Amino acid sequence: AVSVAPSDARAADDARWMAAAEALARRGLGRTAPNPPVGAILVSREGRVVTRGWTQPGGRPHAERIALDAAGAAARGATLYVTLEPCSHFGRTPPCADAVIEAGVARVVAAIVDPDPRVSGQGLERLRAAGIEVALGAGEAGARRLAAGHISRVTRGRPHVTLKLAVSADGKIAGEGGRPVAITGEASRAQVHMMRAESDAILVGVGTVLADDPELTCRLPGMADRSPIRVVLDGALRTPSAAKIVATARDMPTWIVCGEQASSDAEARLASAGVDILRVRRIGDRLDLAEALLMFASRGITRLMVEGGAAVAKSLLAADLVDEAIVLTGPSTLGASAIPSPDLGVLTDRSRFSASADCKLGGDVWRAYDRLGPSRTQ
Ligand code: AOF
Ligand code: ZN
Repeated sequence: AVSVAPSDARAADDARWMAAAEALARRGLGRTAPNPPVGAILVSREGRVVTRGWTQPGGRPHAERIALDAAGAAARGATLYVTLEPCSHFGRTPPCADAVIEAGVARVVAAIVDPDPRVSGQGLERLRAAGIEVALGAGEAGARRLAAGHISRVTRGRPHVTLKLAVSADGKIAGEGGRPVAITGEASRAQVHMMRAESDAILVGVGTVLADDPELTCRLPGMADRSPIRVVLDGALRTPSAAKIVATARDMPTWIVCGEQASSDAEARLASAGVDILRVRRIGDRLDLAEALLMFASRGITRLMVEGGAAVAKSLLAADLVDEAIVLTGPSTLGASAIPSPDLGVLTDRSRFSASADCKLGGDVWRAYDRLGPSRTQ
């Protein structure tokens, strides 16, 4: 047998438990805004799970609170694994750090510091001051991904932006005149709906509404309640009242972003159907997307998915506002008269984005691009 140094064994245990806490946190993706989705596991000295918790829909109770409440006296002497530093501020509930101390937890392993200025290290400080052993950094990369929306919102004042693009084998994204055509298959469709569920809001341009009349909901079985807020960029308020997103605006939140000069009659028409109208500045003949993103964050959006069309994708890439891009390439060709994809050259610039390996999904190929380095601050 190979002998393993005790510290290595402990690091391996920490990584394993943190991965489990991450899986719990994932359940909250797209449903905890404006709070981050956090996962927590209490593990006994004997190495058994005492209880688990994850941030509840709407953002409260916090993950640790759920695990601690369920554990009661069994939390004494246990180790808490948590994907984000326990909070130290008095929000709508008392600080999680205090609850951890009161419960008699012996050790806390946190993946990352909470960048929220009300916390930012003070949660860990409080735990240390109370004599709890604190370890930071296990599972950091995964935790950072899970909290990307929260980190973006509190440090940059805008949501984390994921651009999704479906491109045909010959580089087109829609049929002639913008006509909707199937580019990717069923497996991709399910994955895209999962991405919708894990987003707080989904954004399209008015061109996509006019061409496709999409619902922009999550239609995976049993996940209807996971639909994100639907947002349309529509400078002159051309969205018809008969559009599906307008007709269902009373049941599912729908926002339309328009220019300062858009007609107030059109605003009244859409507002009376239950649509929220947000006005932003224009830069030339385009809406100021940076301002729109700030507005979304101030309304609590942490994770924004962008689903089309070409003009929106192009503007966001040009304004350097894309944090992550998912490019799905379908197997068929659409021909010369179809609408070409915007230039994705910036994504393949290795100084700006890192590309994942290609991944087969049904007949399609998926590739993810992650922005590198310090992201743009507003
Ligand atoms: C935790 N555990 O599960 C989450 C945390 O408005 P409040 O009082 O709910 O506080 C929100 C802040 O708490 C949020 O900005 C983030 O810093 C942190 N989220 N903290 O200890 C959790 N979701
Ligand atoms: Zn908390």
